[in-house]
Amino acid sequence: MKKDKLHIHWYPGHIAKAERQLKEKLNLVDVIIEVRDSRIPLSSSYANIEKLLGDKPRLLLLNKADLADKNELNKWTEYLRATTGCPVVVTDAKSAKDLNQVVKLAVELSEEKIQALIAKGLLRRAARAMVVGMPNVGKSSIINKLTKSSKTKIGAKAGVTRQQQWVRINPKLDLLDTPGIIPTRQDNQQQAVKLAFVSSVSENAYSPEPVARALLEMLKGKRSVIEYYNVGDLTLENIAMKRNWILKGEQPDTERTAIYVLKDFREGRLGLFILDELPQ
Ligand SMILES: Nc1nc2c(ncn2[C@@H]2O[C@H](COP(=O)(O)OP(=O)(O)OP(=O)(O)O)[C@@H](O)[C@H]2O)c(=O)[nH]1
Ligand SMILES: [Mg+2]
Repeated sequence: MKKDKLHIHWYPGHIAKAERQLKEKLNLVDVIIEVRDSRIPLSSSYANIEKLLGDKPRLLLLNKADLADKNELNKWTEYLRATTGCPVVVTDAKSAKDLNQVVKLAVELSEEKIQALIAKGLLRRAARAMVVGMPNVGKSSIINKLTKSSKTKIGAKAGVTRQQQWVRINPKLDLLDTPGIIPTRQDNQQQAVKLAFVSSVSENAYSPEPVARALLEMLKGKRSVIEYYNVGDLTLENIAMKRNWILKGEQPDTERTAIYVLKDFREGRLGLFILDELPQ
């Protein structure tokens, strides 16, 4: 891989396999909880996610809300509600205070299906839900928080699943205890780069330098970033010089700087941002 080239590698074969595995799991549930990264509410999903997830009721979680600009996130919440027709909940899996709302909505969204089963003469059963999302958006954190209060593992359901483990969240809701992974398709490089910013693509798929440069370009003029690095122009060279990260021959160590810039962004030290553009 050329080190200075901005390119995120991806493997269509892996994607096809991951989509197939996801679809198998989706067959098991009544309601889907799709987790996205609040810093990239569009790029952390597919443009036509319905095609992959089908027409099951879906709840959207904008997770890692603690790392995103709050005002902008409110606008995004409205936008996504209006365009997807799905309920949207803003979450921070570290605090988990909004997860009761998630449980309540998941139960509500499944009720139609449960009623249809009752109408066919079956006994009422708990609704079945699963968490899906791209890598690193916080799926496991959310599952852990949801299942923490309930330690009732209910094992494989006869006739429905083999191997899959379910957890009873409350009498009305069972949750699959492993998430469905939405593979990060990287045929759209603009989207792929944003996924790299938030660690949703493997570090093996790109070199840090061009990705960090693309990030700084996007953060250009943002006061909190300029103040944090205390440089006029947000370039890797300037930041390296300011930190005295110099190589032999007085060259700025841009590679080391790139890794730090990405880390600073990911851990929220540069400020709170949303890097997708809200469609008009
Ligand atoms: N700041 C912040 N960090 C979070 C939040 N949710 C999860 N994280 C962190 O993000 C990282 C990834 O979280 P996971 O729950 O492992 O995400 P995942 O979607 O299961 O990731 P994969 O299993 O790799 O696909 C962890 O370091 C979490 O601590 C959140 O709401 N806010
Ligand atoms: Mg996980």
